[in-house]
Amino acid sequence: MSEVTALARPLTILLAAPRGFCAGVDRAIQIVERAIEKWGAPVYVRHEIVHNVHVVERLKRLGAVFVEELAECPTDRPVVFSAHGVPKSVPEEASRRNMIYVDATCPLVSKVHVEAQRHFDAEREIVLIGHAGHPEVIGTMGQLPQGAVTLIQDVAEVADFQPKDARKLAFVTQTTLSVDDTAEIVGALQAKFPEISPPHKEDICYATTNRQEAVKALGAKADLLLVIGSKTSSNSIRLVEVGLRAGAKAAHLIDDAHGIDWSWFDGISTLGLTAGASAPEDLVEAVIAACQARFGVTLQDVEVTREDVIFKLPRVVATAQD
Ligand code: 0CJ
Ligand code: F3S
Repeated sequence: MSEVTALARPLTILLAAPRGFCAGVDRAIQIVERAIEKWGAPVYVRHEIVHNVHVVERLKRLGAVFVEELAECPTDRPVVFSAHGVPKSVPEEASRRNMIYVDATCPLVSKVHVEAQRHFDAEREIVLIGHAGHPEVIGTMGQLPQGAVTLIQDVAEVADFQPKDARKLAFVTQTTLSVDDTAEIVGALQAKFPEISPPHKEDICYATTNRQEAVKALGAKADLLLVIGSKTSSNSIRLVEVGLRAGAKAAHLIDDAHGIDWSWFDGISTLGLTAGASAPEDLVEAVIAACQARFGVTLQDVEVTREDVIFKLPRVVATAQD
């Protein structure tokens, strides 16, 4: 044993599982890669394909150009829509401009879009539980005419909400919300509007739920929790909150190992580590390596479930050579 290892302060890392990429993120990134293979660079991407700076920078190096609006894309280059979904007006506009487009909206977000449409067709007024300004919320609200969907962000907003007819009401949710906060809002809605129609099956997706469960399982034991993910990533921010609520003494969202302030480790012996659904696994490995360079690390998996979800690619990019 080297002198450094012998003297290194012990650190237990509780590694959350599942963590990191979900099936929708994996699919969305592959869509951009395949589109570049098929059509060559540049391929335009409307909004960050997923909310992660490392993913975006890597795809830029491959030839992706990220823009916020379709109007910024030339009509003779393909465009990919991000995993978060887009208002109906976006593909409509792309078709009008004769553009090639590939929709990388996660199938679980599309499912919520279909559900909202079904409620609208049944003449129900729709409540969307979510965060204002988030692209998924803009996309889901944009499936239906203005005024058809009311956004509710918290329990206080339930108290203020007055539907036209409480017997013809339904709710849907953003896919990446806190499971517990959402349950509270749903509880308040159901108490006020007992006839409100819920989703057929939970709208918060499997990946969000599992990553929060894993953080709950290790939170109480963690002196410090590090969540790898970008500042714009809603599901990653939720993991910090869930960890703190589960008992972690401190928690931080970091883009990568460079985001660590090593003074956070003063006096701690147990680190909880996870990654949001848009954060690549090599960033987790780099954080572990950075810890191993400073401490005598013992790694322990905290696995709450295993995931085997895979989403098919859209046919147009399924075989890049077509
Ligand atoms: O909205 C989604 C379909 C989730 C995509 C993956 O995560 P991320 O970080 O890009 O997006 P959120 O901000 O929604 O968590
Ligand atoms: Fe889809 Fe959930 Fe991931 S909605 S993109 S599987 S976080």
